[in-house]
Amino acid sequence: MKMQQKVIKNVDTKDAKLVMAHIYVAFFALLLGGLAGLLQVLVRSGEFTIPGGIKIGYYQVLTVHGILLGLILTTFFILGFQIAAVSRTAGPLTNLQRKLGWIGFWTMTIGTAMAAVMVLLNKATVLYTFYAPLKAHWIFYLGLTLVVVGSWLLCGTQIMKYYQWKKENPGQTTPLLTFMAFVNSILWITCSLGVAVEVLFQLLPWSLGLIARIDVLLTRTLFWYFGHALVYFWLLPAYMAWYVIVPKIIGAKIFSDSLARLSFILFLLFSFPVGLHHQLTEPGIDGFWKFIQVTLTFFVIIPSLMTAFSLFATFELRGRELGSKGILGWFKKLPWGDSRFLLPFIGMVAFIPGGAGGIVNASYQMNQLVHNTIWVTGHFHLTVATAVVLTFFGVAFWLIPHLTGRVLTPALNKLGIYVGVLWAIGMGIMSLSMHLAGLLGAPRRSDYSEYGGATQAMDWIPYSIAQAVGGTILFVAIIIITYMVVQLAFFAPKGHEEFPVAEVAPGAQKTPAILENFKLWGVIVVALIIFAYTIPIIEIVTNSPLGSTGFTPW
Ligand code: HAS
Repeated sequence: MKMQQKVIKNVDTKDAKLVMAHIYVAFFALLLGGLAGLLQVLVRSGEFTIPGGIKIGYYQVLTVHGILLGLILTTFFILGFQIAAVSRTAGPLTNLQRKLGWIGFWTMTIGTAMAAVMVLLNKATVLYTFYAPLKAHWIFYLGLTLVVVGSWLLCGTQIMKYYQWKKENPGQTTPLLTFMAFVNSILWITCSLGVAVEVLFQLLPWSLGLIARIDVLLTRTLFWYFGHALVYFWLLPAYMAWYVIVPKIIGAKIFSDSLARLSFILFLLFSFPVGLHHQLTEPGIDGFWKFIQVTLTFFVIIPSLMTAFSLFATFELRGRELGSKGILGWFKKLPWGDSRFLLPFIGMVAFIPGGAGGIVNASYQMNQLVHNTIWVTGHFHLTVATAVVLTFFGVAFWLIPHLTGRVLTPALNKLGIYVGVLWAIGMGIMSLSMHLAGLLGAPRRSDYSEYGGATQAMDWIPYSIAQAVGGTILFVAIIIITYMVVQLAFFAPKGHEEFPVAEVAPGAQKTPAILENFKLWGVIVVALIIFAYTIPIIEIVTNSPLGSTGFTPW
């Protein structure tokens, strides 16, 4: 007889503490990183200089901004959210799993502090991609290593829970959220191996003076093997919310459990063999392999198109259930006053131009036009800084009170709506002007400059001013959400806030077992990585000129 699947409604209280620890770090990073972002857009507009007494340069601020928001906010929020999702759907962590989780959390936090101190001391102004030959202090690289090691322990916790559940429920399909957290954990471990090799065998010994020169192209290639999968590590938790949580909030069912799992598997297969699309303009890599990886990039677009299809289907089915008519009648039936829904929805809408911009980037010829321009910055502010981050905010609105035993009051919900609207306006202005300035040739990652009065550079200035306006609006939204997080964590009325998890539509077909056959998927993942990277890496290593000594131009 099949064992009855236990229905668990809450995150275990001990697990809740572990999750909240991650949330505090994530939102602290948001506040500081957001402040750095504000300074940056103001300085870049040419209308503002950082007050003389404060000894902090543009690139140092940019490093703080990129690391805190791109690496720390995301990693801490994602791992916390996934632990909550696993605990809610597969049951409380065992003592061993929880202990591993805490060790992971503290390892990441200590690593973050080490890297942050070095950046603040101006010993690691290397931006969030820490490209060689810019050379940071070794403590910075060691700090980043600890962040990665800690994250592996937290992923290990989720992987252990997944297998424990499977063992206790033989023959049954795993809970969807647990499956998704498991896939994202595997994705993260597989991609971060690339950056681990880069740091441990190149950057760290080089900054310690153990090796004098470094192969710049090799480090960049290892970084981008990691870096593009990293963007899907950010995206998949947002997809977890879009597939499983948003339907429950709007009163719908999951459109298709199998389709959701298949899209996650496709991300697992195609996230890695595509990193060269970040290096299309770099010499030293054969055009043939760039072409292969560009082609594979077009495969990784498919699961996002599947997700879009599934979301439209969910919204339309729910709309029809509520009596909507016509092709777009469902639109009026959605719960616009619910911030838990509105923010992820704005994120979805932003992902349409964000994803389209990604397709432009990935198109070999068009990449020549936009690469290293501020267009790319516009692209990732729509994808990670809107689609992903707004979804995380929407999740935080119910997750934090769920974990702290409080409720999202109507007043706080209203503030949440303001955050969503301000974000949409601020990011709309900032990102659009970034895209437009990029098309006019404005470079990314550059301090304010009039480039000796060149007419082309004069054309960029109005867009930089617009970016400052958008960035200021975004900072106001960050202040409001910080206030909300403090309220939801410590002061909101006590009560029960639901952790929404939608059910699969009744009558849906059983999910095919092959979707959980990770031996098969593992073999395909490894084969694709070997195929896409072996020859390029051999060529880079054998054809490289003498490596570079380090530069610290700040
Ligand atoms: Fe990207 C650069 C290509 C997605 C992030 N990307 C970056 C960088 C970042 C980043 C951070 O090929 C800069 C890195 C650096 O510092 O140098 N990107 C792509 C492609 C996709 C893509 C093909 N990127 C993302 C996501 C990110 C992200 C996701 C973060 C989360 N990207 C590139 C390339 C570069 C690049 C090149 C290098 C550029 C260069 O030269 O340096 C695809 O995965 C996108 C597919 C997405 C879609 C959209 C599906 C839409 C959905 C929403 C449905 C909406 C609904 C609501 C239902 C096809 C799912 C409807 C309601 C209504 C009312 C309409």
